[in-house]
Amino acid sequence: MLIRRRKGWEIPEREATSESVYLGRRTLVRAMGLGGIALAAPGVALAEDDPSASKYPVRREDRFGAHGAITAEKLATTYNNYYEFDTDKSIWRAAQKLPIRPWTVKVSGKVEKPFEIGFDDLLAHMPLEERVYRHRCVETWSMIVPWSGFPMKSLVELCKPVGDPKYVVMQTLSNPKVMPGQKDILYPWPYTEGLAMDEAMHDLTFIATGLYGKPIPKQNGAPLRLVAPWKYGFKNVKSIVAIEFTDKRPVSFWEKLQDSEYGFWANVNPQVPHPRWSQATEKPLGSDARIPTQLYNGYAEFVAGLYTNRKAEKLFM
Ligand SMILES: Nc1nc2c(c(=O)[nH]1)N[C@H]1C(S)=C(S)[C@@H](COP(=O)(O)O)O[C@H]1N2
Ligand SMILES: [Mo]
Repeated sequence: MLIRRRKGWEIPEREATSESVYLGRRTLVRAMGLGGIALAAPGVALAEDDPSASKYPVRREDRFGAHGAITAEKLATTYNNYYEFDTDKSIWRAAQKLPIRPWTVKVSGKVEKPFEIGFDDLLAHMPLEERVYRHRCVETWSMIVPWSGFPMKSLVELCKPVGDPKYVVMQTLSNPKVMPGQKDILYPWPYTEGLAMDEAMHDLTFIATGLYGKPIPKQNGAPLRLVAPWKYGFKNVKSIVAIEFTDKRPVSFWEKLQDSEYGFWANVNPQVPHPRWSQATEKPLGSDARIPTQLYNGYAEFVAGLYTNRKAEKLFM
């Protein structure tokens, strides 16, 4: 029997809302069944248990502009996309089971010497700062949040790439025991994303290790995740364990699932609709009104130059 299963990513946001209300209730019931551990997580993140907690808050860097009202912390940390846990938005409670220590990041490919580095060791080498960035999900919801972390460029320099690699590829942890979504073989796990090297070296490109002046919550991609704010949210791979430098352009998670809808470049453009819905407007989390979406999500003055010699590429989807 052939069952046509409708996947989460095939549901536009306006429809997904009712779906997530239903799924949210189901997830809650499941979490309650787990008893103590799941219910013991009272709030959003147990920041005081995190060995990096004393590093935050950090100095805010605001040269990339002001962006309007910051989204309520509660919303940004309880409405998430993290398909490794579930396809609905209510995974924050389930995500508390993700073990984030010890955490090792493996660096490979075109580098002086491949190596592994523990997360806290990495953090000690990086210049921490806070950046308030806009985030635009391809499903049309958006938010404005204060990330803490370091420029991607600092990480690339630590990795010492050699031979002029064209791309950097990043992958999320594989752990189907803790992340039940990874048991679904219809998805091309592990979640993989990549940037061209000049994108990775751009000032805006950030690795977030914190959020709202605290260590980043697990549901948002602890202990480290990518933030490239001029691109659709799915580029921002969470819980990174591997970084590879290569000349071969990676095929990212969503691109593998549906390359006609989710491309490699995925730059935000209100004039280029998704094949199944418009990208002209967005709905900020916590607001009922839609607002216009901006070219490169409002960062055109910083990043448009990256693409002047790439006009033949499908830059906006
Ligand atoms: N590993 C992994 N990374 C991921 C995702 C995911 O499902 N798995 N979802 C992406 C999508 S679609 C978005 S919009 C953002 C959401 O980040 P947030 O939950 O911190 O808001 O994470 C991105 N990174
Ligand atoms: Mo997204």
